[in-house]
Amino acid sequence: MRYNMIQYLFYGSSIFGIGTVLFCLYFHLEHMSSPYKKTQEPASAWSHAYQQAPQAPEKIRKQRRILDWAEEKTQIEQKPKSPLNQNINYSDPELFNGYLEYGFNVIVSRSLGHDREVPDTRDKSCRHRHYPLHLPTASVIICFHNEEFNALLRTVSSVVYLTPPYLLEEIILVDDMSKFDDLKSKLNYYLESFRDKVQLVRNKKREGLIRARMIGAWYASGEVLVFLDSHCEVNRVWLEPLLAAISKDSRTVVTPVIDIIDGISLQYLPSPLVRGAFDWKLQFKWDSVFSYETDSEGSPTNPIRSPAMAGGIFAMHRPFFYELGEYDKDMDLWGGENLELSLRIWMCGGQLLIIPCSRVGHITKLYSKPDSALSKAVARNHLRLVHVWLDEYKEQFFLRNPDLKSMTYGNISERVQLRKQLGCRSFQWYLDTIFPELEASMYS
Ligand SMILES: *[C@@H]1O[C@H](CO)[C@@H](O)[C@H](O)[C@H]1NC(C)=O
Ligand SMILES: *[C@@H]1O[C@H](CO)[C@@H](O)[C@H](O)[C@H]1NC(C)=O
Ligand SMILES: [Mn+2]
Repeated sequence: MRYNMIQYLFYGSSIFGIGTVLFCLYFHLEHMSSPYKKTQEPASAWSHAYQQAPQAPEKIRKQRRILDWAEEKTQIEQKPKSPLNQNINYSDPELFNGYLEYGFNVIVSRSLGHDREVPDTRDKSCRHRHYPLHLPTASVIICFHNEEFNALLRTVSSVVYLTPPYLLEEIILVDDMSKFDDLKSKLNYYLESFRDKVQLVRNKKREGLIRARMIGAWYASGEVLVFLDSHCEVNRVWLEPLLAAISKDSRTVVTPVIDIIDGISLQYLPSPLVRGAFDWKLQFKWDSVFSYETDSEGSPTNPIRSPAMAGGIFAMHRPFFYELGEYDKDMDLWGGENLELSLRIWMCGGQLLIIPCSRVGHITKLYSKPDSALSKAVARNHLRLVHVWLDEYKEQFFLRNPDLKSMTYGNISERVQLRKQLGCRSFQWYLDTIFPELEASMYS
């Protein structure tokens, strides 16, 4: 009787959990597509085609490698499709525990295994784009902490298979003190097959995502740093558009369009074109882009100016990353660093663009464990951002977070100094020029 009761409670709660999960997903999708204030983006000066320089022998060799690469890729594309539309047994405790542990459907993730083919979600006109042969090389940095094994391997293998080898300097995996057994020797074993491309760094203590990325960047030797979450799958020709934008202007920081990998079915779904934004509580959100309504020529593939980035996936010229002051190393775990970097990029002479021809899927996690250490870190990180970057507008933040006004946030003098050294503009300038909708929302 008692056992039945427990079982009943368990299944009851798991059904409640799944219900919550479905609700969150619905809310998320709704949020993604909700219309926001109409904005006019200035037409981008981005050229539609790239000029190719006359051929030098070195370039011919490079082309040869591209042909080899294209041949290999064709073989990958012919792989049979993975099972997806299997029925989900919502009363399976493994499913429920998987949600609690990883935030997504671990059963489907296991059945998908280490790699799969994902649909090409790019706009058709992207497929005919040509990019210069000479592009900067990239180091892809993937930090993880207790990630699901298959999701991590799909991230790595999609990068290896869908990136031309001559552009991929290396993949640097940073293990931020994961506890799960399968991320130890089993991971070493499975990474052996990528050993000429993948380097695994294991932190000796938990650093949090922010410092883990700084550690990964320290090992990198590519000209461009590409940061990826550990539960992504890149799409076709994902890297070239990003590198091309950076090679045109090294102070341009770029993100792909972040496609949705559904947390329940792990289906890869195209994301609408949106730009990154946030509110006065410093909550990140997606925001509609309307600039294309007036821009008739090649519109769906033009870069989108974005006030902010979600943070998980972006590419940046390595020297510019250091010139701009990496991250605030005294921020903990993760949270707020994406907005801090976004403000720093715009206010200190760079620009942040979303490149629609580049697409990377990201698993939309449906659950994360309540974590008081994380909540505290996010609050503290936000305070550091607010006190360094928001000028007189910090009052807007405190109006909405009165409890945080008295919380300590450590020593920010180095970051204040950095802002001075870089000669960064005021937050007022950012509001006027980059994100007027935020100022307009001040009294709402
Ligand atoms: C669903 O999972 C539960 C628990 O593992 C099991 O008892 C049940 O038979 C499964 N149902 C189906 C239709 O597979
Ligand atoms: C803050 O750090 C700077 C150097 O980074 C140091 O000079 C200063 O004394 C520190 N302030 C306090 C209050 O500890
Ligand atoms: Mn993520």
